[in-house]
Amino acid sequence: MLKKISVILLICALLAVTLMTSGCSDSEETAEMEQDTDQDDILTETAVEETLDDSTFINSIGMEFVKIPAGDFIMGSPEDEAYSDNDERPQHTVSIENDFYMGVYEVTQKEWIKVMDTEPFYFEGDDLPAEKISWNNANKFIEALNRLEDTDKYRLPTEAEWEYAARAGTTSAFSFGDDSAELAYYAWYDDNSEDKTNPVGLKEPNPWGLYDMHGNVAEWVQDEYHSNYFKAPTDGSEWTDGVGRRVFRGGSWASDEVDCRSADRDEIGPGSQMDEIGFRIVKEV
Ligand SMILES: [Ca+2]
Ligand SMILES: [Ca+2]
Repeated sequence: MLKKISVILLICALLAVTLMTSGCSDSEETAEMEQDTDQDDILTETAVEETLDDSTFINSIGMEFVKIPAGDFIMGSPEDEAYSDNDERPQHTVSIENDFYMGVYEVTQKEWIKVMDTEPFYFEGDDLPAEKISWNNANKFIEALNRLEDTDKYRLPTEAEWEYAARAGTTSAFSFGDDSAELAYYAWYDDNSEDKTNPVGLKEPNPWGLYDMHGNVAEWVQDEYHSNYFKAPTDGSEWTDGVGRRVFRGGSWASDEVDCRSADRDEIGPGSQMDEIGFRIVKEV
């Protein structure tokens, strides 16, 4: 019995020594791990800051927005831009005075249905852009979304804001340059759309992270149409007091490359519902 006890005691003592020595290396490892964890914390904090900063946000119905910085740009096209129209001139400097959030994508059918509970579309698919949306109805969507989020900050972009965001700092015919042979990487238009809209966000974005600014559906802006830019506002505000027809921008799945240019403008009555026209929205900061 005594022998057994002493054997057990001996084993215990050995175990204790083993534990103490391994404990030492454990604590070294622990120290290393703590250091790693500290580094991880720093990395995590950085990542969190990136996601918590205000350059992007997702609203209550899952729409993604990116912050467009205030700044100056030259609106319209020069005389020597191939196939440009006179309604894109005179070129003039516009100062966008406030940052604003712009929808990363065209408003989708899924988002439209969540807010309006109607399906006026010609094509069918959750991630397809909403189309056959009149200017009047786009504004009804915006009113309903503002009510839903108890805000008054959502609206259509002004024409100047739209072109500023579409150009994203560029002065070329397209946000990727002047060569329309590259348009297929950035846009759904009559050459590659197979005569229909396509899910938003599949093509390359522009330099500010906006998708489908060229093509897919053309997009309503706030302004009334004027046949040239003489007397156009230079502070990025909407231009009303025109002919009553509203401007839409960017070209569509049915457009040729000329109508997908950053400066191109089109216009139609605010009640028109076309399967080529949808919209994207902005939110004031
Ligand atoms: Ca578009
Ligand atoms: Ca035009």
